[in-house]
Amino acid sequence: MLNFSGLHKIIEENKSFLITTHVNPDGDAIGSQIALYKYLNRLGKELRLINFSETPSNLQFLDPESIIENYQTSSMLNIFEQYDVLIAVDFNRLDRIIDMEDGFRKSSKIKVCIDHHEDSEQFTEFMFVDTSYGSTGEILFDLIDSYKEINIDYEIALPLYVAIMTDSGSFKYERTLPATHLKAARLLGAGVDPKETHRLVFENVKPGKIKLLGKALNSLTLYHDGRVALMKINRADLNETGTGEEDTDGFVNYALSVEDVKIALLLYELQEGLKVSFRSVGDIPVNKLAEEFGGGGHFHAAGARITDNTAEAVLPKIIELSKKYLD
Ligand SMILES: [Mn+2]
Repeated sequence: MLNFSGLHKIIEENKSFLITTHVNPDGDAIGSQIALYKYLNRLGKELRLINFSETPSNLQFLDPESIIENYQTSSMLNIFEQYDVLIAVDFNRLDRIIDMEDGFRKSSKIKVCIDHHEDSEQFTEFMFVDTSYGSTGEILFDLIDSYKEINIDYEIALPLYVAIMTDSGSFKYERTLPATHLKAARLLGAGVDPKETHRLVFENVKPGKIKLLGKALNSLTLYHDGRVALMKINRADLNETGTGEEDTDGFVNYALSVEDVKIALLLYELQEGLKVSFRSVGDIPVNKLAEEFGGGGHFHAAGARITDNTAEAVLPKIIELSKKYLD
């Protein structure tokens, strides 16, 4: 387990905190951010939550009062100097906060990173990063649980449960450990309703997203004897369905669910450039494959943002390089 004494010390010695999470935030990102907010709020801290991306609609129930703000480049340039401590949750490379990177990086304030991804960028001496955890939510559970004055009650338990549930693939990914279930048990004990929470997160889908999924599924193409599966989403698909980048969350898993597939790819065109999601099974490190395109992530789940090239140019390269990782 991580040693949280340094983090407790920073929390005790400072008054104001700005908490942010990565672009295109998922359940672990928003759940962790809200749980940390509730915890620090209990401790009487002054808090501000600012993200580059909007909160996805299926996670807005975690933030009913809309405490999370969207970063405004023009009016928030100075924001990173206005709080004692800047906390990065669920990411460990500053390019994950896009337009906020520069201000965050240059800030003279204390910076803290709480995360579980591989390939950290050492942007502060206070890196609370442990890749053995399946979610940032589990790290925060341990942080809060190790501070005896605050109880994990329903208010804190709900966002933590969403964080853990989503990042563990509903308790099935490989870093789902006995400790994960023990934490989940504590959260249920605090009053979290597993069926209702799952419904709010996963069965609260906009029709456009289902239509977009249809387009993505239709694009499924197999390579290398059916061991690599690719799905594509182009800008026209997004426009026709009235969807955005955040609506593609989870799609790549359909490609991975195809029989014999070892590497699954989802390629989608952004307003600028494109993004590729990589998934794998067995001993194939897709984070290494993603790194070849300037990305990164976990052994079995990674991503890359490519701004200096087109899908037509990048795709053959990705398919070709995938072969190397299959063998
Ligand atoms: Mn996470």
